[in-house]
Parts: sequence; C-alpha cells; structure tokens
Amino acid sequence: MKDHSHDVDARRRKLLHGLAAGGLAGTMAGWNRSAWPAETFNLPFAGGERDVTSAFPQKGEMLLLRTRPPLLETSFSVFDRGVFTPNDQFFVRWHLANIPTKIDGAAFRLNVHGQVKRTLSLSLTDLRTKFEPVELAAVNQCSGNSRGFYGPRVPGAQWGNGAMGNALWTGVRLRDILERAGLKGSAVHARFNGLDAGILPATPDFIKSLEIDHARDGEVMIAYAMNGEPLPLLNGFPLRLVVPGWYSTYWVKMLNDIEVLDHPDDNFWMSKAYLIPDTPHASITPGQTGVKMVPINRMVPRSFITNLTNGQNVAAGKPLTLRGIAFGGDTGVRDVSVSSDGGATWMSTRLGHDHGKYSFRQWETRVIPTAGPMELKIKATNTAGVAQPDTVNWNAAGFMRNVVESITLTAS
Ligand SMILES: Nc1nc2c(c(=O)[nH]1)N[C@H]1C(S)=C(S)[C@@H](COP(=O)(O)O)O[C@H]1N2
Ligand SMILES: [Mo]
Repeated sequence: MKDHSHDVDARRRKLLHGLAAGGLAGTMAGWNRSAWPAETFNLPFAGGERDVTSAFPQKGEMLLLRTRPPLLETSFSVFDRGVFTPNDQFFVRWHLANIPTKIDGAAFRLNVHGQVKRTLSLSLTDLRTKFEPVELAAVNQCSGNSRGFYGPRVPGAQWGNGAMGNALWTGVRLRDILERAGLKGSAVHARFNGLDAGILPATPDFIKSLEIDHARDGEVMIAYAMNGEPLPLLNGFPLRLVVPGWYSTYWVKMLNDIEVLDHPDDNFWMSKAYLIPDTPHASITPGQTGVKMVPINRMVPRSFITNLTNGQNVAAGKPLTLRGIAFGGDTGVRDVSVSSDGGATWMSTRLGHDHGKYSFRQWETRVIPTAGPMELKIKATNTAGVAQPDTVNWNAAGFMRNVVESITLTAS
C-alpha cells in the first residue's frame, strides 16, 4: 500500500530548520487574486457542482464551496494517495470573514489567563523551546462532513465527503501549558479563541471550550506544525488546538487566547450552535421535536472506498483490488469489512500500518466480480466495538453522518 509516511518523515526532519528560517511569518499574499476556475467537479448529489480552484494561498486544487469566509473541500481522490492528507489539499472551513491575512510570528503571543495562578504570554519560540514537543497523527473532521448527501436536505455547507483530513500534528501538550500557568481550584472550563472575528461587532466571536479535565488529559495539544511544516495560514497559522477524537469545531485555529473559566461556558458557539440530539447516532426522524440537545463531542467510526467510484465499470471474473481509508472516531480501528452482496455477507479486509488510534488507517482487499451489477458496502468497527450504522443517521443540522457507505459497480 502506498503511504505518505516517508514524505512526512523527511519533512519532519526539515521542520525545525524550516521554522527557524521562513516559518515565522504567515502571509495571505494572493488572497484577493482572482482566478478563473479551470474546471468544475460534480459532487454526487443535487446541486453538487463545484468550481475547482487553486486561487487560495498555500493551497493546491480545492473544491470551492464559498470564497469568504472560505469553505474549501478536499477532492476525494486525494484520500487514495496515502494516509496523510497533504497540507495544500487539506480542507478549509472558517465561520467569520475577518481573518488576518498576515501574521508576524515574531510578535505573536499566546495568552493564558483567568482561573490561573500566573498569567502567561508565550511566544512561538517559548512554545518550541520551553515545552516538550509532542507528535500525533489525528483526523480533523468537520461536524457537517458529508452533509450534502442528506435527504431531507439540511441547511449548512453542502460538503461531500472531503471535509476531513488526517495530519501528523507537532506541538505541545495543553496540559503542560496549563501546568505552567497553575490552575486554580475554581477552574471548570478552558476557553479557546483565535485571531479571526466577524465583520459586524454583533457577530458572536468564534470561541470554543473544553471541560478542564479534558483540557488537561495530556492528549489535547497546541500544534505549530502539520505534516512536518508550519500550518498553512488557512488551517490556523501559527497555532491551532488539536482535540484528538473530537469534531474539529473544537480545533480552534489561529489560537492566541486561552481563558480558564470558573463556570461552564455558555457562549453562542457552545450553547446554541453545534448541538446534536442526545439519541443513538445523534439520529432523529425529520420533524421530531422535544429532543434533548447536547454539544457535539466525540467522533464516530467511518470508512470509505477510495480507488473506485460509484457507477464504474470493472472486469468480470478477474481479481479487483478494493482500497480505502477508515478511522475509528475517538479510538482506533478494529476491523474494516466489505460486502459485495449488498450487506448479506461480510469479509474482513487487510489493515495498513497503524499510525495511532486517531489516524486514518488504510485497508485493502480483493474481490472477483461476477458479471452484472455489484453493490459494495464498507463498514468500520472501532476498538470500543462501535460500528457504523447500516441505515442513515439524520439530524436537522446534518452532523455526524456515518452510515455504511455503498457504491454500485458494473462488471462485464
Ligand atoms: N478560529 C477558528 N477556528 C476554527 C473555526 C473557525 O471558524 N475559526 N472553525 C472550526 C471548524 S467548524 C472546523 S470544521 C475546522 C476546520 O479546520 P481546517 O480549516 O483546518 O480544515 O476549524 C475549526 N476551528
Ligand atoms: Mo466544522
């Protein structure tokens, strides 16, 4: 199986050098450059036509959902090329339009305040030299990934399956930062804010919080690098929160402020937005009311076929390689199984290298198609025994879709 881990290793060796040399400034030069899209691409649902753009700084070809604030989707074919998603094709999602277009890394400070014994104002050099560096492969997935596939349709960014990506994140443990500041006994939540803001003062600033025990679990990290390079500006240069196993709404980008609170955070983005039904698979029937809502949290398992697309013709009677990626959500992948008879029987696939429990994991198998249509299904089960649901899980916000995927091929 092909794997990007070697490229990542090579880039990682260059990382410290790179950060010392050019890595201390992020710039969005070219932000306003207009470029005619070379082509369009059709996501497989109504209204799924997208321009393919390479007009965004530090980004290669991306599917354009919205220009400002940017929503850029990763072409699904990228996920067939390896287990790590290249930075220049990593999806982009911002809520607020006022995003700094240039950040001076030398002047940048991360401030830590609130229910702490010592307030901190840390430079990027402080972070790289005064704290132990840590590395973790983890999937960053938007809560609304795959929303465009829902019926009934739901409002919000009409993503295909490309509002996700897997990267090797380098940074420091949030726990170490909080320990340096010294938490007071009154600490309840840690609240994270980035440099972006709304155009109008009335727009609620994008701020997210974690319970303090989660914040100091030793896994949540503040990343200054992604796949061995400084973060692209649009993915949060110079720092972003990485909350392994949790939806990326918590992964605050351009992070410059941490406030430790003595009460649960009930700001707009915690108490009004990003809520899910407190039901199995966060699923309700359309129109259902009176459901208890809770903040979205841990991810759930998913798996995808990456080397074949729906409707493709294949040769009958010859071995056909099936290949793809899976992730376990908030824990590792235990099994990825394939069905070539529409779900009646299942067969385990061979799993690729394990880059850690929060990473994409590749899988591969072979089938011998018989002539005619063949419905392929792919199902992941995580190490906690949680499997993808066989029927669509639906809610009004279009969050947490993780139904078993299926594609139909024709063998002749
Ligand atoms: N500062 C800031 N951080 C943010 C957001 C934002 O709007 N502002 N959006 C969040 C959401 S909803 C998503 S899906 C991810 C997207 O991360 P990416 O753009 O690096 O792929 O960023 C998260 N962090
Ligand atoms: Mo998101």
